[in-house]
Amino acid sequence: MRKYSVLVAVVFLLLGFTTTSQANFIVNGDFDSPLSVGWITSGDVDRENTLGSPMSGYYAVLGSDTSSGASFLRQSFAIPVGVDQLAVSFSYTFAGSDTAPFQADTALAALKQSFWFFSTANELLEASSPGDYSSGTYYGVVNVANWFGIDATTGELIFSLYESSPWLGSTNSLFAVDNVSVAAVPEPTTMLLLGLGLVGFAATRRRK
Ligand SMILES: [Ca+2]
Ligand SMILES: [Ca+2]
Repeated sequence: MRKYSVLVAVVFLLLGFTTTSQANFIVNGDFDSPLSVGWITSGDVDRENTLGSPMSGYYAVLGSDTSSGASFLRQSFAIPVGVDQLAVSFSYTFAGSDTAPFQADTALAALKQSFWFFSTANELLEASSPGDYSSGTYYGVVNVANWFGIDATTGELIFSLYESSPWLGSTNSLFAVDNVSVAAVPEPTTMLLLGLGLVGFAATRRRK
C-alpha cells in the first residue's frame, strides 16, 4: 500500500513539473481580450468570432477587409534560460476566393529567434491560394539552441498574409488564427534525473 502511495506521489510530482514547464509564453493567445493585449498588428487585422471550428470564440483574422497588400500579427516573448526547444501550436483557417490564374495570395507563420544581434527565422507554415486553402491545427517543435550551443533569448511569433494585385482575375483571401501557444519542451534528461531522484528518495525513506 505504502509503495503505491509513493509511486502515485512520484507520478503527480512529474505531472506537476510537466505542467509548470509548459506555461504559454504567448499572452492572449486565445484572443479573449482585444488584440492590443499582447499583440502588434499592421495592415488589416481584426478580432472576430463568426467562424466556427477550429476557431473557438474570438480569433484574429488577417485580410478579411482587404484584397491586396500585406498584413501582420506578431508577438515577442522572452525565452527562459535553459530552454532548448519550443513547442508551437495554433489553429488556423486560410480561405477565400481566387480567380487569378498566375498570382496567388500567401499565408505565412514563422518563429523568429534572436540572441544578441544574431537572429534566424524558422518557417512554420506557408500556404498559397487557392490550392492550400484549408483549416487545421499546426503543431511543431523549434530548436532554439544555436550559435555554437548558445540558446536564443528572444522569440517572435509572426503571422502574415500577402494578398496580390493580379493583372488577370482577382484574389481575396483571409488568414485566421486562434489558440496560439508557445511553450518550453520539457528536457528528457531533466525529467529522467528528477524521476530517478524521486525514486531514490522514496527508496531511502522505505529503508528507514
Ligand atoms: Ca479564441
Ligand atoms: Ca482579403
